Amino acid sequence: MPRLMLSILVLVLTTSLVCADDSLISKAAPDAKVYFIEPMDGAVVGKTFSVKFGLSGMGVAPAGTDREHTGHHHILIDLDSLPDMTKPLPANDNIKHFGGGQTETTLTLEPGMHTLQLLLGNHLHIPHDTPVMSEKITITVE
Ligand SMILES: [Cu+2]
Repeated sequence: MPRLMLSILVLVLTTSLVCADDSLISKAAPDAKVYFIEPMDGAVVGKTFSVKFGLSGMGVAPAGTDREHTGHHHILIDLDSLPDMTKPLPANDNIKHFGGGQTETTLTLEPGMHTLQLLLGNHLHIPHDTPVMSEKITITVE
């Protein structure tokens, strides 16, 4: 009997942990879209260039602000494989956070071809379910 109680306890604990984990991921609006206003795919740009983020169907909110159907922008730079979509996005040279709610920025990159992709994150920097992600664009830096 104690063994059964233990199993039930473990089951209850596991279930609540899984639920708690799930609640960290925010639902995306079904018609949400994120896209580059500039640069355009295939653009040739200077070493330092401006990037403007477009978002429709959802709103921008700073990191830390938990409001339905909002998030903040991230740029994935030259990232070959997508990050773990169930965890907070790391911050590094390849993943830039705009947790202040910015909708544009200036990037400086080495000359050559680069890929850029936008990914929305929730108040905890975790991508939404389903992830709100732009096309991956390729630009040439002169
Ligand atoms: Cu972030």
